[in-house]
Amino acid sequence: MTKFSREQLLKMYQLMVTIRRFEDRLYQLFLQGLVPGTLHQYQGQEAVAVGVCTALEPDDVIFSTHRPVGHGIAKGMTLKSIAAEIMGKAGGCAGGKGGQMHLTDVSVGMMTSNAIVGANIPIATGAALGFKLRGEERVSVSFFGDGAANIGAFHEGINLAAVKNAPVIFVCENNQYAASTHISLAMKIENIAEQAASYGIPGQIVDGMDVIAVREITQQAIERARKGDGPTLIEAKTYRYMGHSRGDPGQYRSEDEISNWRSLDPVPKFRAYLLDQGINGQMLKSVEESVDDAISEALDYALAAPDPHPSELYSHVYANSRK
Ligand SMILES: Cc1ncc(C[n+]2csc(CCOP(=O)(O)OP(=O)(O)O)c2C)c(N)n1
Ligand SMILES: [Mg+2]
Repeated sequence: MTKFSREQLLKMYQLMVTIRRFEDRLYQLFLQGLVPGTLHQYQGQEAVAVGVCTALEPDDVIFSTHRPVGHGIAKGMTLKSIAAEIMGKAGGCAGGKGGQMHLTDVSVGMMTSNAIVGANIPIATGAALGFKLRGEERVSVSFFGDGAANIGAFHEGINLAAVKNAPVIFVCENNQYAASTHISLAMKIENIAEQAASYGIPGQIVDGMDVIAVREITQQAIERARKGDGPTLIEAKTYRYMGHSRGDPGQYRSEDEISNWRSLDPVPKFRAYLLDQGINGQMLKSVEESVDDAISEALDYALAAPDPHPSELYSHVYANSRK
């Protein structure tokens, strides 16, 4: 029997369905030429963002990557501010000037999305050190991919967090690929979590297709961090169903590999689990319908929103130029 309440479980389901359907709708709009730039999509990895973020308190903070939509939704950003940002419109979270790779909303603890691979690892460590120095019981989370585990900032950031016992949780979303490069071509060890040993911190491997497992392992890491015992490295084994970005059909992956991971799809898997827990199908349908409505409303808002005004060109460039 799960230790989570019915309300908590339904919230997790609502977030997972929102991420999946929002990303699917964005893809359709992209194909219609309505999304400028590119998209790095999160379908397949929903259990990681939702499992981690629902274990956090509202004033805990997260740092994201070039693939931030799932993290932003799970941490509480509005769909309107995300949709408008991705379409480069005024009303987007960064005024339409950041685009898909720069989702941020400090008011909900979505601090940055950083498109420089691995760069958020030391930044999340710095935020955690700040919490510790101020005597606050908050934690910070760095989300990053398997590719980031081979970047210098990974070593520097985790080592510093370890020696300072900083309250930070490093969440490596091992989706098996860094762009088109399979992880086996990029590192000799099988589990990134093993690297935790070289920093003297716990390394945990979790099934990244299982939202309950991710939430439980994150809770343990949070408890440890809040007690002052320092960071944890969590490696969530997962998969991205789409190519790396929208220009990539992902043909370097075999049909067998994709269908195997599709059979582990975290969204229907969690739906089946909820039915098994006695939550009725009608209730889940009504969650799905309200998610569809919220997505349609957000996308309509973004499509109709104006472009940023030319007078905004230099705002947000320097801190002192803000209006
Ligand atoms: C420092 C740096 N090197 C290279 C790139 C180009 N790049 C963008 S995403 C990416 C792959 C990242 O893979 P991973 O960390 O596994 O994240 P995923 O895309 O799988 O979520 C690369 C190489 C970059 N943005 N930053
Ligand atoms: Mg990857």
